[in-house]
Amino acid sequence: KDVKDYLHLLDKPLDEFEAPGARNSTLGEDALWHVLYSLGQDNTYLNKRKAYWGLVLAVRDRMLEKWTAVQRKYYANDDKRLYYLSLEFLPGKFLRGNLLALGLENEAHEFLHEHDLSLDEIVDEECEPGLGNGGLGRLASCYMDSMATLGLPAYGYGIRYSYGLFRQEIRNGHQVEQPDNWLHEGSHWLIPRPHNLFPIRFYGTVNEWLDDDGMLRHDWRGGDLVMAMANDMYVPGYRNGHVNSIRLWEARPHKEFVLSSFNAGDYIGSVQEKISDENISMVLYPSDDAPEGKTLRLKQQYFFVAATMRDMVRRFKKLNKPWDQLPEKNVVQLNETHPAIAIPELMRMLLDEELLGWEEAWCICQKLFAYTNHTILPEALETWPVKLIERLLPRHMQIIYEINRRFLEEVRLHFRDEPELPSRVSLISAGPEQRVRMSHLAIVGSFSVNGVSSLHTQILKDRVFHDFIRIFPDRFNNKTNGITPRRWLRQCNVPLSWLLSEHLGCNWITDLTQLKKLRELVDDVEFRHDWEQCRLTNKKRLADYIEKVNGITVNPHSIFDVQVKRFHEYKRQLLNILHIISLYNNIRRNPDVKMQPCTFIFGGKAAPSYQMAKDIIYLINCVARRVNSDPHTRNFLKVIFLANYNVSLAQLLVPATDVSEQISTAGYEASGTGNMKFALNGALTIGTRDGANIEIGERVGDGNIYLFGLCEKEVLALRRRGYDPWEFYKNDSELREVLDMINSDQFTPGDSTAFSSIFNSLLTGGDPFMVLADYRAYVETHKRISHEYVDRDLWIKKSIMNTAGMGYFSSDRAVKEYIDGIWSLEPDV
Ligand code: CBF
Repeated sequence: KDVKDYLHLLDKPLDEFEAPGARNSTLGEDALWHVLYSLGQDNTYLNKRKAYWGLVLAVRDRMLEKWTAVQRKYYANDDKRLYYLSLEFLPGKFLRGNLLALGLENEAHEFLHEHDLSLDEIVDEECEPGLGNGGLGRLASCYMDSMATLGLPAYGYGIRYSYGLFRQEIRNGHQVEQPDNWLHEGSHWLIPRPHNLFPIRFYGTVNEWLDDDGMLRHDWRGGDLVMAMANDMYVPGYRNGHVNSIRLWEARPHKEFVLSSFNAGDYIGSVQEKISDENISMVLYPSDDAPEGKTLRLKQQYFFVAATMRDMVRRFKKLNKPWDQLPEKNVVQLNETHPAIAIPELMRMLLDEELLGWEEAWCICQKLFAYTNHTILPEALETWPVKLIERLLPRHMQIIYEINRRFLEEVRLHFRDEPELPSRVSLISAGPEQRVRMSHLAIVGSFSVNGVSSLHTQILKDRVFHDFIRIFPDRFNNKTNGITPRRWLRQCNVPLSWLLSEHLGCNWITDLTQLKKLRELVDDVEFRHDWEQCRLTNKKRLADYIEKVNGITVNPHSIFDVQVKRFHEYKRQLLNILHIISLYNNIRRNPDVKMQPCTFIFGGKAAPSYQMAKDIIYLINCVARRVNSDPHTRNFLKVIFLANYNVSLAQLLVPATDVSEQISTAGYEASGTGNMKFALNGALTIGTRDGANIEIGERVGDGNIYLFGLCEKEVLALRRRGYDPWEFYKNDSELREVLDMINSDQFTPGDSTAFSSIFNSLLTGGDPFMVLADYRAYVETHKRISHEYVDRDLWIKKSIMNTAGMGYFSSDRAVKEYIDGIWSLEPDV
């Protein structure tokens, strides 16, 4: 069917939400106006580019009208505001989502139709902002969507990186990183605000002085100044007239040119300073779960946090309220420890600039900040060398010392019989190089600390932050992650959304728990048929993409088994490829085998400095080359690596997936959110009892998920007992064959050492992520899947039961839990 004919069936009717500022002109008229007057181009005929930019500007006008009205309302209602601080946001492409939220999709279709264009082709013009690495950044964007949809007075804050996460190319099987110059044409979704400009200081010295009451005061001076300039990105709520914004700071030089060297004829020298100042917001650090401890990274953190605190204080000052009301009118959520330097920064502002006393300032901070932890990987728990902070932010180091001194004094007082405790909880680690533990700073300076799934929060309490639980028993809580149903179902899966709205009405888009009503439809044969057709449509669309991009034909009736996520040993893409090799061996051994054809799809980036992850990508591509070209197996087995995995690619993959691979070593994946996207769209999960997989299992039902392998407690116990991967190698001949193949030139003819790093890590290296220990259970579970997939009735029922059980994982639910349990905010719609 033509899209235009059924869009009105999908969503809430428009007239319910039209906010002040509704206009008389149509979207198309405004787009044409912008082509001429904003882009300066002939609007008598349109091409894709002009249509895209014209539409962007026309949509933006509408968002700006609503946004200004909403800002006025915040002041008029004296609302408490949320500041969501995140070094990463991964919004994905904007146009389609913004049209959907504002109820303009139909108008856009009509306008484009008149010009012989379609929305599908013009969204290709859009460049996706890759301002994040993966889960954490995408979560921030899902939460921004829910905050706007719930009408919350909320602001996102981050950095406007000139270069986002690198673009991944695969050359000869290897990952090659290319710069992601997402702003090369500019982005009209971002509004630069050259007047929202704050100077940010680095280095310098601290002077002491006595105030009139004889109190010792501090003054941080000198050093280098960099300007932070605001750029706003708008986030419309779903059809509620509410628009929020994400303010992204861009580094600008403090001085245009160093005039003296300019006059002295040193032109390059005079722009040098400008260049290095701008570097701060130049590029996103490309490491997921393992930050690289470089000075520039700390500079980025302080840069965006200092500008944000200034902005918050600026707005607060307009209210003319006493300082103790700062936490009554504001709450700051720290997305990981990356923005934790905000705590000493606010202390500095209150002490040194506003001249408050320590107790008063500290009391304000402790009521204002809340911290979310997203990982327990030891290498990802940020620490910074004291010496570095002392040099870069000398006043902050003094403040951190003082926070620590007072905190440890309390600890000693209350835990007299535990002389070891203070050094364990100290904000500063001992050792040859003293380091500031940012998670300890965040815990001590916040009123709430939350994990992102039940298991993860339990691990934080039992292991990682165990000492702090006794010191602050009420501070820790869980907020299981969620995903926005707007992007991750309504937008990415139109066929299924249509089917859902037809049977359930369209309220599921803002109340995902409605999906549970699908359980009543599982026995309806016709409904099951339609469900399967929707899935097939999506699979065909993906197959077309694979054909176009990878040049490989895949069978849409084969099982689409997908593992897309960052490459990391703990996520165990290796386990997946080991199983594929064993499947390949079995088919070759039994050419007449009756098996359901399978297409294994991988996607994801490795941090450029993470060699093992890059080796795994290479292995997958080498196996793919061999398997896909083998005439004995290619009708049964295909292995596809999709380059440059990003939000847009996820939107294509998620609705087309039959089996979702969520196979991290139990205890390592804090939550996962990809797992939620797949299950919501009707994929069945093969997964370990890790992160949110456990909660997904509880909600979709045991029979509708394939959980396997060691649980977290068993992983710990096996490690304690002494794990020996050689035992598995010796006792499992199939596994041994696979590993020996990796350790030979089977996949890289003429080069038998290409994967020795992998082989060695799995055996002599002790297999830190217990791939071999879970191998057998994984292979057997796959056999079950392949068997059950053939029973189409059974499989489709399970698929429906997955979608039906996923209502809980809406980011609307998660954000409501943050509102009730942490932020104490009032929606303002
Ligand atoms: O909480 C969101 C996600 O964050 C991570 O991606 C992270 O960057 N620490 C975790 O690895 C995910 O498990 C988690 O879902």
